[in-house]
Amino acid sequence: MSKEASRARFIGVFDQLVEELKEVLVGYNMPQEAVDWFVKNLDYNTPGGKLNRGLSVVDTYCILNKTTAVELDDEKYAKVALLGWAIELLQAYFLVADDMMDQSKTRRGQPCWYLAEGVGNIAINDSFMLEGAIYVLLKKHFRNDSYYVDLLDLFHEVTFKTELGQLLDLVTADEYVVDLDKFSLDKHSFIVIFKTAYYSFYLPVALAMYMSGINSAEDLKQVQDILIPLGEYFQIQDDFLDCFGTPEQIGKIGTDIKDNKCSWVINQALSRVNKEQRELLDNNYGKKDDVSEQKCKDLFKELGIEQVYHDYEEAVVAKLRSQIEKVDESRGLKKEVLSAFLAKVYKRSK
Ligand code: GPP
Ligand code: MG
Ligand code: MG
Ligand code: MG
Repeated sequence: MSKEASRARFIGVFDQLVEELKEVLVGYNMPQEAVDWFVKNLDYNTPGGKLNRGLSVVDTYCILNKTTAVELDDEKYAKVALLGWAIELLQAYFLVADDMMDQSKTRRGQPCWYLAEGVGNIAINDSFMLEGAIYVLLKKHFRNDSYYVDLLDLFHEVTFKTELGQLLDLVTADEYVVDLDKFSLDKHSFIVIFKTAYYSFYLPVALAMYMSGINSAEDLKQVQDILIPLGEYFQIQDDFLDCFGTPEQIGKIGTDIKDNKCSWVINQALSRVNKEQRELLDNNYGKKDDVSEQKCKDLFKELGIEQVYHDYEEAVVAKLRSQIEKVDESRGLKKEVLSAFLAKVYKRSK
């Protein structure tokens, strides 16, 4: 099946899920305008991205069960894909809220939801509802499965970890007081592992593993030990692209410099500056204007941060490849699950 066709099949399941969620509201006699609002919230915020996380659940499930998506009948496919959409809903929930916290302007090439016509602070409730939708769907489709509680636990634990990462991301980036001494690569590592790696990398694989019955503590730990560093690398790419990518490429306008974020880029710069350059950063990083932002970007270029990034990327990928080589496949886990993830991330530009 072509890439487009498998994406189309996956999106077909989303349309079905929207109908089911709509039925729940209709069942509560929810007035039509609110039903329409919820559907618009789901459509605007859930399917517009790369769908990497969601599709990975299906891919991982297929690899673990030595099958292909084409061979799964519609019912089985829809059940696996539902777990994929549950991650996409979780991601939608995070992004709607994150864009408000980061005061971002665009996402996936369109205005952030809170900036869309007539939305504003209703986006706060909308983000909660995107999360709530996950549990409505899990209950409907999985509550009679032996691993239902495991799924709930996993979603709750990963959500909480993501919120911890977001908390450190936010408190390290004071809106008004810029103190670059607060940053460090250790703090950065905690932030990105918690705010991104667990939900983006560990969660899709763990879900597919639970559904496949390959979920011993050893197996879960083995994938976690590779997927967490992989997720860290992914978020370092996100930090890099925030500064060095174009909005056309990444579908969003970078905000990390103006937001005073403890990003990988500023941490790398801080370890390479001389006295004057440090002063320039003290005076311009975290300022809300374009001129200050540009001064920081120019300095990052001068410091060769792009080359530092490319070197980092080659080193981390080599390390991950050798770690994947050592994976123990004796209990049904497959190296291919992990190398497929790495291939999706390596040298991405959006
Ligand atoms: C991405 O950080 C982190 C998240 C999307 C997690 C948000 C967590 C919440 C609990 C709301 P980012 O701000 O660098 O992402 P982007 O660059 O896409 O805005
Ligand atoms: Mg953020
Ligand atoms: Mg953000
Ligand atoms: Mg970012």
